[in-house]
Amino acid sequence: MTGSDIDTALEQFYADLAKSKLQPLWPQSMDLMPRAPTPAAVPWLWRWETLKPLAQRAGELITIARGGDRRVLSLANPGLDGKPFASPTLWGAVQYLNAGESAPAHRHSPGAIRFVLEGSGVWTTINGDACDMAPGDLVLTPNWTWHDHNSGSDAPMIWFDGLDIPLVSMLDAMFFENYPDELLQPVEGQHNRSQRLYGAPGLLPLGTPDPGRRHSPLLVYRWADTDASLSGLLEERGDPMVTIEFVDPTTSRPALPTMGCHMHRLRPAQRTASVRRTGSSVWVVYSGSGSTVMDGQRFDWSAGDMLVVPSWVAVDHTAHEPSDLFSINDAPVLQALGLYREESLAASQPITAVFS
Ligand code: 1HN
Repeated sequence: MTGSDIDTALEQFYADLAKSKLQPLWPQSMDLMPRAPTPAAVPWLWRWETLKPLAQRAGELITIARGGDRRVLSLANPGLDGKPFASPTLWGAVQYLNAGESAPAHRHSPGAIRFVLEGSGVWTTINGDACDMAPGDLVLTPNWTWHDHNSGSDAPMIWFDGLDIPLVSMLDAMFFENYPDELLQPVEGQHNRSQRLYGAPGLLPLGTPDPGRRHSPLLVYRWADTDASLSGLLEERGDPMVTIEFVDPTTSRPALPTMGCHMHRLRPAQRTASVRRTGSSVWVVYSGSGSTVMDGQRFDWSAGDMLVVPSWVAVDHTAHEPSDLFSINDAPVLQALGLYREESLAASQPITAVFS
């Protein structure tokens, strides 16, 4: 064949492949498999001074009813094509519940956590167990559990919502159902049943309630316990930052199968070592102030700010005062699949830009 015969044959060949819904690997193999992750999600920060007034405006303008169901402002990572996703696997949001309001009962295949930022006198009912909520508390609504939120307060509440919606959506495993007939579930017995059964340190009821269960039977983790654990750990270790994980007390596994939940306490004026990990995380500043460097870009934060750390981005933290940060991550999924990697970087990253 002459050169031009080959060109014509190739052109026809590629046209026939396309018509047959087939694609050759050779022109794109390097895009499919880069040497290391190249996330579309970008490091980002949402400021509390922006989030809170917008949540308050939603509280004035938007009512909650069946159909709308939740007054939620979702963190939309600018690298993710306008989708309401903080990262390719994690949903992060602020939810605002007005005094005396209720958000109707439903259930869905994504699992969710709430980390309370402001307010009191609110409870989330999870499969009949009413869990009281106060600042610093972590409340789980594991996948496919009925849940509704109720305010018996005279002031609004704001909390952080973390869900695995993007992951569940990508796996085409999304299911949703409204609670039949009623807006709210009946509450069974006293509030905080899971806490009474599973919330005492080192003490568990004998006999497994549900051997097929994939999530923690403890549905609420109290700030007083989290705070005491962090204080003890910080005293024990000289590190710039200490971290505790919220786990299933019966297995020591992550509290939910798809999302890890951590709480971090930082000492002031000490920079943590730079680390990069596969998988992404969303961070919520509970108290204090400081900065986080992600791939050389410095993000300055204070209480209520929310950050996203995409996969394989080098990250370190420095607090300016004693600071507590809550985070969710997709590490349990990566770990279950043998895809988790973590690398400590030898030198601290130079700061080449400041996020504003
Ligand atoms: C949802 O059901 C809740 O139950 C929170 O509080 C956030 C975001 C997207 C879809 C459903 C909740 C949500 C959500």
